[in-house]
Amino acid sequence: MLEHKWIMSDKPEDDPDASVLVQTRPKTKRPPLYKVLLLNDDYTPMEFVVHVLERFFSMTHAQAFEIMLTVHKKGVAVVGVFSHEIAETKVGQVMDFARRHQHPLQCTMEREE
Ligand code: TYC
Repeated sequence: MLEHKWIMSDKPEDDPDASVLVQTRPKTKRPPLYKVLLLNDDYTPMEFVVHVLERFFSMTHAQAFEIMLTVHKKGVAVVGVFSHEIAETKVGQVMDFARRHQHPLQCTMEREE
């Protein structure tokens, strides 16, 4: 989509009708994306984390196991990238599910650069 901007000089000697239509670069800002991060801890069972990744992030068992091991070894991993609203929902679902099962699993979101 093209954006038009009317530029009108405010010098008093200028004819107010002599305004010029200038075409500027289209500035259509895409909404930011958010990384959902899963954090390691010493207590949440590995199988529970694998289940969370299958259930809320639609991963296969093999994918889920691999990401769980990455978090276990490195401390954190990105488990998905979403719009703000979807990322918030995923974080809420994981935190709620972990709390209901009395596991200290932590999930957060971070705006992508
Ligand atoms: N470190 C946990 C354990 O040894 C497993 C684990 C993996 C916990 C990933 C959280 O996000 C996590 N039982």
